[in-house]
Amino acid sequence: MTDHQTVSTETVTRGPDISVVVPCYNESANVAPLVKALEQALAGRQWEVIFVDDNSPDHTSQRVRDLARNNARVRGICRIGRRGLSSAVIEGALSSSAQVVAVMDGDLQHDESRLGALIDAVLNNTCDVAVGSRHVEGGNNAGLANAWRHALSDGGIWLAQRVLPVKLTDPMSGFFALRQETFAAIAPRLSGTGFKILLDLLLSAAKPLRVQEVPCGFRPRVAGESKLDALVMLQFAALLLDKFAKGWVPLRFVAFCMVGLAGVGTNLAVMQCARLVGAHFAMAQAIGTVAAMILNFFLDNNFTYRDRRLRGWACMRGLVLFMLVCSVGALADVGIARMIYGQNHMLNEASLAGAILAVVWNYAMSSTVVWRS
Ligand SMILES: Nc1nc2c(ncn2[C@@H]2O[C@H](COP(=O)(O)OP(=O)(O)O)[C@@H](O)[C@H]2O)c(=O)[nH]1
Ligand SMILES: [Mg+2]
Repeated sequence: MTDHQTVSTETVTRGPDISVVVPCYNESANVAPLVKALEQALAGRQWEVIFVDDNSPDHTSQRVRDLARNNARVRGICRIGRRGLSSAVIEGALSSSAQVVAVMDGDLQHDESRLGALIDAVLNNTCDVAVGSRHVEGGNNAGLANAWRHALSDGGIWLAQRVLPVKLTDPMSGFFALRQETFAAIAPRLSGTGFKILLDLLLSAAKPLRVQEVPCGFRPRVAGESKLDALVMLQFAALLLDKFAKGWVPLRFVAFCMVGLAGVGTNLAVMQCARLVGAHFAMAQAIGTVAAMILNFFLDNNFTYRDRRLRGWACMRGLVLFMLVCSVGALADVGIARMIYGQNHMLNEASLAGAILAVVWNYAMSSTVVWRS
């Protein structure tokens, strides 16, 4: 027998049946307590936990590695230059080879003692997705920080229920389980933006998923901070809009146009101010245009292309590129409008055609050159 034919005497253990996918950002204080809680809740099962961290400045990924060194059940994915709860869950779930994937927050707000019930509902085939619900009997939403968060949550649920193909009391839940193959089959259609991956899954499935709700409590956060902010809420609105448009209009394009409208408003306002302080028309127009481009760039960087956000030098380089791209767009806008006007003298149609061409050009170049994926 040659060396490489030597049969290994090490036992190869089979993979886990359950992957618990945990999106986390700045949750370093919560990682170890969560693993402990899972050990109790999933005792007797073959499981692993996959933390998906977006390179948090509080070194969450390092805490995960420290734990994983001594515990084969712990895995970590560290993404660099990316942000987003939904996309983090997608990457975690797609990296799993387990039968069932369960998704839960990394801040101990979800009651891990309900995990078993969620997983069993999926394994027993009584549903495609088992959802930890705060709004069925036995569940509660005590952990929401204040009345504003309660109102926000209730408003979001009401809105989501208007677009959902299935009946669900808590479509905003971030605590649920489903078969890995079910997740993988839907994954290519997911929009992947924002906070609401369950809603995204339900809205993106080829045929309505059978859901079952399991009562579940929502505890107050003890360590770390909530990442829900105004941008995340806007992304939620955009997700619903995208699903209403049945994917015909890309979500990013809708966001890009919304930012573009803010730019038009800024352009006009700055131009008026410049005129008031005595600038010539051409100068006022130039100042307004530059101000709008800068505002648009930073809004797009933080909102439209949040998952590809540019920082430091890359941000400065991106701004210059963006201004170049928009300048070419503006020239094309004027050129095409003049050409059409020259042919049929319809001012509105000519302006509209020019504007549409400029928006599509700016969007295409922004997506491929300025914020490359
Ligand atoms: N990887 C990743 N995880 C995130 C991101 N935003 C939030 N999370 C995690 O998602 C979970 C829920 O977020 P949280 O801020 O607690 O939302 P809240 O409970 O609605 O206030 C937590 O574990 C967060 O750390 C993100 O951009 N990337
Ligand atoms: Mg939370």
